[in-house]
Amino acid sequence: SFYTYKMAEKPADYLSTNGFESKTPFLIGVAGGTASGKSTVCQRIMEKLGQQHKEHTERRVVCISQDSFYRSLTAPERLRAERGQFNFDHPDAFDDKKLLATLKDILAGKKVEIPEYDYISNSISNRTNTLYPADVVLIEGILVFYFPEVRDLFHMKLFVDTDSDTRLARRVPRDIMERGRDLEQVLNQYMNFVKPAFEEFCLPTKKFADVIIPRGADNLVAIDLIVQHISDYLKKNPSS
Ligand code: UZR
Ligand code: MG
Repeated sequence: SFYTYKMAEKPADYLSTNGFESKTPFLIGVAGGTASGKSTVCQRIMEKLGQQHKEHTERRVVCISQDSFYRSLTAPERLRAERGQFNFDHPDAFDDKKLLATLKDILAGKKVEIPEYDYISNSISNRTNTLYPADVVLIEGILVFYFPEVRDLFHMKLFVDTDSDTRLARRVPRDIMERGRDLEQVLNQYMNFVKPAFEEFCLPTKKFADVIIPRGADNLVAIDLIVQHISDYLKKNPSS
């Protein structure tokens, strides 16, 4: 639970190097289908919470992506990925042990390194971003509620529920413009992997959500309610 993590060990090097006391962040999982608006919802939450704590520069809200926890592919898998024949929407595509270990470190108030993911090469790049302890940590991804041990770590679980046709209409231009694919490849991958895996692995995790956000990032009322709840929680549980 929240309090057991708060009691977790504080490494001496951490305390002496940056002078902050170890904090237990409020951990929020944000799941939903591809192109449902998960990142945008996180962005909105971050903006609204950031403003609230403007004076307290030490209070921060950060967001990471489950994409940083894709596992490295074997040589044959890499070849299949290049042809659009690897299933990146299947739970087996992720390194769930590493995801779990990183989230536990975050909850223990440790500084962690988050790998950067490259959608062009379909692999983790050798660059990482350092994530410093924060008050609120959001993690978004299609399958963040799939792995039971990971799911149990969240203080709040959000599911961004956007129509499949809306999601497809967003996914196609994003893959072509930002991820260097062509239309045929995008649609094949969508029909062969993305859509069936969404129905089999992602959609069933909606039942674990505390809050379901219809229409995604357009739903300003839902986002305001969520932000209000987080603010109340932070006020009741002040960090050092
Ligand atoms: P979001 N994905 C890629 O396209 N390439 C990769 O190398 C790794 C992941 C896609 C993945 C999934 N599927 O649908 C999507 N495919 O990223 C999840 N095909 O990202 O939640 O932003 O849509
Ligand atoms: Mg995304």
